[in-house]
Amino acid sequence: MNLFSPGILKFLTVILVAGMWSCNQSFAPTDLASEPLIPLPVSVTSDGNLFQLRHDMDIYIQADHPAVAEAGQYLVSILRPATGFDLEIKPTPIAPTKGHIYMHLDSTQSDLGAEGYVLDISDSGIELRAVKPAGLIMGIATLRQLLPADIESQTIRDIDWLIPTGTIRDYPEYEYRGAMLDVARHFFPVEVVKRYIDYLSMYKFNRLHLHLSDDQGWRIEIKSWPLLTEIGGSTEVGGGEGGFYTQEEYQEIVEYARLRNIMIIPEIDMPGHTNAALASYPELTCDGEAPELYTGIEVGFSTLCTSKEIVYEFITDVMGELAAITPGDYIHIGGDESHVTPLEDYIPFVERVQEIVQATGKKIIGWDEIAHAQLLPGTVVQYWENADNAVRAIEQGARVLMAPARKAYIDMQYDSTSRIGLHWAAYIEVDDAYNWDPATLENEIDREDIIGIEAALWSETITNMADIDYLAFPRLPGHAEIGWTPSSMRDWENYSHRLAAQQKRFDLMGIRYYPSDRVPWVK
Ligand code: TNX
Repeated sequence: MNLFSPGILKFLTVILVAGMWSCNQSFAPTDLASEPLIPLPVSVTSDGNLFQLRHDMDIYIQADHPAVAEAGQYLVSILRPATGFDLEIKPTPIAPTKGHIYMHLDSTQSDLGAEGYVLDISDSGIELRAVKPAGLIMGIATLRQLLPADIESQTIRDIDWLIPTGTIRDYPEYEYRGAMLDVARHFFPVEVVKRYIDYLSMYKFNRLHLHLSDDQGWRIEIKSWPLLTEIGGSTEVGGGEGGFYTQEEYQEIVEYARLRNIMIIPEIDMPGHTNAALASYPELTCDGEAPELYTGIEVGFSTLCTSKEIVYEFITDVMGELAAITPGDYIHIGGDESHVTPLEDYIPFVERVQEIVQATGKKIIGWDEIAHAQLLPGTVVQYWENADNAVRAIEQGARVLMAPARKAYIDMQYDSTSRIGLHWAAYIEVDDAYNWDPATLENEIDREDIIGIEAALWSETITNMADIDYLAFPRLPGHAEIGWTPSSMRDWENYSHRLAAQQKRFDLMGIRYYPSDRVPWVK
């Protein structure tokens, strides 16, 4: 018998590897199908072997495709800090021999859709393929979670980077899997937004809606109306110093998100929620008087003067500048809680704003109240509170973005003891946040009416990254799964264990999560 035959070698390797685990007192992940992935993939088959990522592997990518090359760089950047491996990217026109990672586009898999992917893991290599580059990015998110949690370390970990073998074939249930961050009530600097984007990218979200203006602050530089940020950006809830993004900083956020398959959707809220703009430019009010800057948290007291022509010139300038720095399809026009705008003024206002936005080449999203107006084709209505408004939208042929406050508002407290958060819609524990189905929540809103879901984080009570962590974690991954995994495959009991298994990743990433007693944490 040849001691060095491939079969014997493989056998010895398995014994050796198993032995090393027992020394490390960790368990052997040999079943791909029981890996605690979030969101749960559509299909996983295991074949019981192990793949080991080694320093001498290369990442082969399909040649001559810039977006595939970007995906390759993205993977390298995820793997480098904890492994210390300086993996080389090698463009290739043909499939490489085994023993490497290979990423490429595959048009024969068109049933996977724009974000689906196939991840084939064998003991000798990994092949990741997708119809579009976005699918490769989604596959990379899966690969990241299949690696030991140590992969989230920012310093080198000397462990074996083992992954169970098999095939994952996966694609999302909804095309819009979003999160919203309110940077108006409290301003958050670029670094905080990027870190939030990192969180979203781990769980396959693909939209970040930035609430860029409200009564308390205007947060995006508009070069033709400079006082918006100079005055309107100068404070925030509680009277802090506020802040704003220059257009260059905003574009930096957009690009950071794009590389992670996340589209930025900017919101300029109007005609209500506009006190910061009115304080900056009194000509936008009906009496021409500038109101004081506002640092409280009441809603519904401000309005642009809908009968003044200059208001539409203002909106045209703002939307023009915003559209020019926003590559995504959508601009969000707000439209919520305009309690001091009479409905007979509100309706023509929304209709005219839609025209203005459409002229920039973008589609419109608005909060559910905008469904009182006649909607342009392609407009998306964001259901947050009033199901009748969602029905009005559906009757006009619009699609609905599901962000029901009582389920999907992650600024709601977990329970009455939560140190921050509001509770006007509900207390939302981790299981309540997970246990709902967008397609059955409201009788009148059916699966085909729904474009997707959004988890909204309003910032009246949050001032820093630790606060964001506390409210977003551990609820955010659950919203990701609702958006990605078919509801027939979702189950709290099963999910709660996968969530608990994320704990080590949270710790290594420094995420200061709420340790809910509904989750069966390991330690
Ligand atoms: C309602 S949701 C609002 C926001 C608040 C939020 C707080 C919506 C369209 N309007 O202005 O920040 O509740 O939970």
